[in-house]
Amino acid sequence: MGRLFNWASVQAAGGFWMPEQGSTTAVAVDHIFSLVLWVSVFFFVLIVSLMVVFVVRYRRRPDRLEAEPSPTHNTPLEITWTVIPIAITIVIFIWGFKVYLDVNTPPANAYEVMVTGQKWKWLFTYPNGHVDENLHVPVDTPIRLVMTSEDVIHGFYVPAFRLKRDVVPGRYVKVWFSALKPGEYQIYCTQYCGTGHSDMWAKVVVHRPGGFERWLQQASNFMKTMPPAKAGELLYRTRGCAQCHSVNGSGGTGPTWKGLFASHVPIEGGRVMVADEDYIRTCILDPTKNVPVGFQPVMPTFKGRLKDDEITAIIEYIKTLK
Ligand code: HEC
Ligand SMILES: [Cu+2]
Repeated sequence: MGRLFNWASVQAAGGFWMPEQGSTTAVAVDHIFSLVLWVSVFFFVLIVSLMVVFVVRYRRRPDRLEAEPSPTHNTPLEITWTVIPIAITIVIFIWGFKVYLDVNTPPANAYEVMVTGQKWKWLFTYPNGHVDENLHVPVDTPIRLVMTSEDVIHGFYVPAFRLKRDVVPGRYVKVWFSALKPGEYQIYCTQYCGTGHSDMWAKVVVHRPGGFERWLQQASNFMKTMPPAKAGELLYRTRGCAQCHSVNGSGGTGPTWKGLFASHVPIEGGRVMVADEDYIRTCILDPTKNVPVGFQPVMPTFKGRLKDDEITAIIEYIKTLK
């Protein structure tokens, strides 16, 4: 906790009313929000003040016990207080609908990033296949997000972009934005999706012109630039292993990886195997071949989804989990 949250930066960024305006949508949404807010404030003050004045002025007094006859209606007044509110609501509707359509219609040249929500993290897949734990984008560029969930309903929310959308398993939700200036912005999950819900944080990192391409190239190259065990740890987090395997000894759908390497694993059917490199490799490529006692054979195969050097990196990472 506290790793992404910095109170000073929150204060500096947005001030009291609203988070910082980080996207073109934020500006449009805030304008219409202000209109609705100030129209409401105006009518609240008008109606409550008139009410107070009338209550005081026409209160019951000793010399005024009976109600005096009052006019039954006043046509010009009634037309006025009908037409003006209708005009205001029509303006709010047309303006709001325009902003709504705009948020839902990505420009044709938008850069596309796939977003996957899962218990309990966000993963972002770039057109070249790179998977990252944060959403990196270039500044001033329309970005189209195609979002889905692997398990339950999650809510993708970037307050600074005024962007919030539920992410539902089995379907794709599309939304777009264009970031206004370089910086980092917080992503939350807004659906209570289980124990790790409040940890489901990520960042939008908005890069300067040219910086995004450089970042993507370097990040996609992590197998070459990182030590194997570090690369293995990244693969563990970005390829879904973390959903079923813990690295701290706690239970899960699959066996924990803590202390796995070189241990003796009892296999369904009475055999005992030593968890060496070959054993782990086989488990990843052909998970149903050796099923450890006490587990269901539910692990999907990663044949064709992990390359040889990636499997080696994962094995190196498992070796460090003593
Ligand atoms: C849907 C849950 C799930 C996911 C995702 C998953 N596993 Fe597994 N894994 C299991 C289960 C269950 C077992 C035990 C039964 C079996 O082998 O099928 C297992 C067994 C293993 C074993 C043998 C462990 C032992 O103690 O003997 C290894 C190694 C392994 N998985 C690696 C991986 C790697 C690497 C990934 C990610 C690339 C991964 N798993 C993703 C569920 C999963
Ligand atoms: Cu969630």
